[in-house]
Amino acid sequence: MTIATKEQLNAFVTETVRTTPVTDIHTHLFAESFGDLLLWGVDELLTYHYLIAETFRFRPDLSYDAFWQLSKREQADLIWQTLFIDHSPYSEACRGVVTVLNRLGFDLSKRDLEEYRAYFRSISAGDYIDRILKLANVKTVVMTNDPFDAYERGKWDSGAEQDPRFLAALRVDPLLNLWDSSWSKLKEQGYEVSADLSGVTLAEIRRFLKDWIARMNPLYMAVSLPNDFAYPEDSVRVRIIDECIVPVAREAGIPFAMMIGVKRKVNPSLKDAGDSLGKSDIGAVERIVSKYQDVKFLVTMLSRENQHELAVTARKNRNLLVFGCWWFLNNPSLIEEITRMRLELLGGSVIPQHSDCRILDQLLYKWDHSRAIIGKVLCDKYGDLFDAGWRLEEEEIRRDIEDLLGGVFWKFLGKPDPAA
Ligand code: FIX
Ligand code: ZN
Repeated sequence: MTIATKEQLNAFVTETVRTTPVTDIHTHLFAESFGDLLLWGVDELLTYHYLIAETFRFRPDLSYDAFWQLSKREQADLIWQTLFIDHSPYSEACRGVVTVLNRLGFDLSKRDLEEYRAYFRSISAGDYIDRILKLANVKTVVMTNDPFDAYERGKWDSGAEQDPRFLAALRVDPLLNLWDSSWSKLKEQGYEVSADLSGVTLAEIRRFLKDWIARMNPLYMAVSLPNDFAYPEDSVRVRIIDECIVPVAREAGIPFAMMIGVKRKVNPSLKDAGDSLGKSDIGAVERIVSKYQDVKFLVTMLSRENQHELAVTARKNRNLLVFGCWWFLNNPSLIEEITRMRLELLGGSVIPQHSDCRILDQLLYKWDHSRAIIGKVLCDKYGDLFDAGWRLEEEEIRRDIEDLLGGVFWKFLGKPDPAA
């Protein structure tokens, strides 16, 4: 049906963004068969590292050690009291918890943590996964799978049952960022590697990657890179990228995802909450994607300052797909600015968002909040077309939105969406 008025247009776009199922291309969630690697429930929500960082800002009296010695439940109590009772929870991470509790149907006026906890004790992980995926309208979740993590490896070794809603991504940070300590872990897994990359080391790293690709069937390989990532460069990291990651990605026909701009552990006392960011050199991205035009790259950058040049670089290189508003960018004001700019420069050839959820329940807020902004930006963009005399069919808008929320990703991979 042809859209006849602006009111009709806004209503249709908003509703379609709200109801179109999502492929969430980067999370830290796990399927039920991974056991306690899947985090869920109110105590996990409250102890999310974003909220830990915010709590310390209000509690100069609290020592880091004292906090870390508390049980998870005690940490959650302290965070709830500090961020939700002693102050109003309007930071994005706090608002996220409120959205989740509201969407689960809890009575927020009581602010009764014990009542929320009682619900989570009463439900099984399997039922809760079903409930959250349905409520969040997320059809597929891409995990982050680390073959260097002995605990997670144990889950793969035990032949954990596959859940088609949770697909793998092979994470290679230890290989590219911590080679000095990782090479011995490869050796323990039976690969003939040496610290100085001599002999058959590079061939053995390729064998390791191929073995894990065969095992996990990942949609892509991924790494987070520091803000001073350089390419080309005379370094172990770049040798392994050039001689192992790129040829294996090419042979397996899967993309290499680079998440660039992290400064790890600027405050180690905060543990996972202690990472920060820095502006990166877009030239490094430009050089690697244009050198390997037959390899696909998924790229997100952490600094706001890199966003415009990243979008322009994607215009020049069709093997580069920009994705998501990552971590410190996952705030409404920045998502809106970045999404608007990307749609203006790239049309719909972009993945506007991923959730980065670490806790299952967060799918509710991360996608609710992002959908609202993507919908708003799209209303403006279609509205501009409408003003210019372009009339749209509902089917065209539905197609575009399905693409933005998953289709673009699957087409880039060259694979059919298994949940379509
Ligand atoms: O490296 C990553 O994948 C990051 O997303 C995480 O390590 C980070 O801690 C995070 O949770 C960001 O949202
Ligand atoms: Zn992540």
